[in-house]
Amino acid sequence: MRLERADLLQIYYVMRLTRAMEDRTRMLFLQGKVVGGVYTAQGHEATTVGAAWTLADSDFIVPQHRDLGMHLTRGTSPRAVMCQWLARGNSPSLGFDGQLHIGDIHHGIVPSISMLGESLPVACGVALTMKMRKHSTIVMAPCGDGATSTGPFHEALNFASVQKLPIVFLIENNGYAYSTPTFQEFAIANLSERAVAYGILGESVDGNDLLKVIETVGRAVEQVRGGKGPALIECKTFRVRGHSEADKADYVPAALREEWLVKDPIPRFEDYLTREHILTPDIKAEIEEQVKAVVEDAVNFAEQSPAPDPSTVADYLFAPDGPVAIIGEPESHDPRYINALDRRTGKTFNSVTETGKPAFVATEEVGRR
Ligand SMILES: Cc1ncc(C[n+]2csc(CCOP(=O)(O)OP(=O)(O)O)c2C)c(N)n1
Repeated sequence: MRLERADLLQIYYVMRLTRAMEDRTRMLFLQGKVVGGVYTAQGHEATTVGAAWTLADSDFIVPQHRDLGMHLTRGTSPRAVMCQWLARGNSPSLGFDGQLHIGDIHHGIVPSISMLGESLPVACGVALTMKMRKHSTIVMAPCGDGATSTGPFHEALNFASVQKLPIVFLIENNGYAYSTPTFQEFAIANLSERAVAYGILGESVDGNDLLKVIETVGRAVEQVRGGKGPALIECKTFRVRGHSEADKADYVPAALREEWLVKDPIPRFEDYLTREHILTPDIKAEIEEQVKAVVEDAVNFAEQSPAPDPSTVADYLFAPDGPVAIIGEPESHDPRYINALDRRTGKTFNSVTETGKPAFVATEEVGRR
């Protein structure tokens, strides 16, 4: 993947912005202003920003809980992110949720799911839809090392490989699944070795090396877009802070943390840019100023934004919040047969009429206003 000077500086800016947004949010958390937990990804920036950079605008991401760098790379506004974290009404989830479940469908990002591994079958669904519609769109499906020990991870890999789905599974291996170190999680050296069992491309890469991440993930993206089925890429990185801000992570040996701090992806990329005369002290100062201003603007915007109206608390509980809702269990094994409620008339009805023909196609009707 060809990277121009402007691309490299933009990538550096987004990495810095990602780190700064999280640092500022830790302060807001200590001030009791954040709704829910704060899950940072200090150390992941080369992986999240680099991997997202390789995608086209029309591609999808089905993220995990440490992917702020992906959101910012795709163009989710820092204001929207901050509103989400402070649960304000004009956040992507309208203030109904906090940091963990942010999604931004306008930028092709499906909301993340807390249950480890469960987002991967969802990613398969998105990819299958794209394939059936004959789009060249692909899906990036990140997960943590811990998530790779779940059933849905293996089910998703198997299904995707059999169906040749356009997915890049991206493992962000950060050394720990909460307090469990990787040597207690799995017995192989590289998680990408699991690709062999599914007959798909598998590669591991230094997840703290921005250029290597872009090269490796970019190659996988190209292959997947070419219709050769899914790929499994492992980015080896480290979770420098605790699982959340409520976790001191004193189970991590100090020497190990120190070792990874030296490999911090941001100064590492900065050194490269400086050596290549792309980043000068003036440009660096300019970027620092810009990052500071953008973060402060996002915080001010969020703090001035209203919380959601309490009277809407029961809205959006069910996805089909339209004129027709699916209710109860089907009384027939016919997959077209469902019980439904017409909200306009208050009447319940079956989706299959006496003639055996569908009264409506559920996926078309449900949710339509
Ligand atoms: C199925 C399931 N089991 C347990 C949890 C509780 N839990 C939340 S995050 C986490 C560790 C996640 O580790 P990993 O997948 O490596 O991601 P990381 O947080 O290290 O980025 C656990 C055990 C959960 N959310 N879902």
